[in-house]
Amino acid sequence: SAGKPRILVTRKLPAAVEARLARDYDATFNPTDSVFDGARLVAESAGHDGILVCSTEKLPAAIIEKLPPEIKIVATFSVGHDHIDIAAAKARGLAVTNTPDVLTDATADTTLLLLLAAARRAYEGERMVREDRWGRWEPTGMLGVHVTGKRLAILGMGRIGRAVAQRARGFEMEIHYNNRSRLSPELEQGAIFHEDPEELLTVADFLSINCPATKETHHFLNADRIARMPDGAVVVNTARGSIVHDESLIAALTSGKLAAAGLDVFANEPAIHPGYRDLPNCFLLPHIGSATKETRDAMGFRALDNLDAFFAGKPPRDRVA
Ligand code: 8YV
Repeated sequence: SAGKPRILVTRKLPAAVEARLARDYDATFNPTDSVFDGARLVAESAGHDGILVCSTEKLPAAIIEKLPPEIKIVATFSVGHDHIDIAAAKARGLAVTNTPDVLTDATADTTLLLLLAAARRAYEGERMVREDRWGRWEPTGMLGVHVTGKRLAILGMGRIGRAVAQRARGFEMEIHYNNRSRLSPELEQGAIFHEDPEELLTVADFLSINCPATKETHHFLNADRIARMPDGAVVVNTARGSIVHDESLIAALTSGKLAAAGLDVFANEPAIHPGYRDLPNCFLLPHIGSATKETRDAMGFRALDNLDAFFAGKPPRDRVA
């Protein structure tokens, strides 16, 4: 395999993706699928031209600076790249690519799953049935939040936010959004732009978080901002846990200020804030937004398309650094 680019693959990937890696690259796989910490990434990347990582691998500036000079590209198997210090990568001329587009539908589907599950108390109901505590049907039992026709506020109207809006229109929801810039009318599809994200919150019967994790969005949803939301609102997060201030969200779900939350992502996952586990009005998923066979295959192929282009001397389609 002399001449093939040498790629360190940190995690176990779909079989078809690993087969293409083995065919086209001099690939080093991780037989145990254990998560790489920074020191191991630095040590094991020696002798490779690039690294294929997942968002489980953290590459802050201190790690990027220690990577051996032969590493020229980090391809991440994710659309999010908050686990990689992009400025540090740029500073040392390291290319970084991500996998947008291919996970938009699966993530938007998961967003609606969480929205409906949280609003209609799916966790409480499911537990009641399974634990044989379903006494009888009650005219006023298990009442949830009505979804159809309500206002949905979308924070971050990129590819995923727009796919959420498209689905929510099927529920006749009124779509409001905040984004760094206003969308064209073709992309807006009638959604109402709020230049001020704090103002967006005032109309949020439902809030869906679909923006990237950045310094600006860190702990965006805090106690002051939750206070601006309508009483009995529902919060859904399929973006990144760091956008939410956990203590504030847990307090609002405990007091009843917020009716419910549906969360697929958490700060410091999988070591989530334990307060969430005790809340019956919280529907919790283990970061499965993109977890369909079709999507994970497509993410792997997209990451490989980027590596292929890079090593062919062409600009990778999804270059973020
Ligand atoms: C991935 C994600 O499952 O793409 C992202 O940003 O959060 C998920 O699709 C995860 O990040 C794996 O790298």
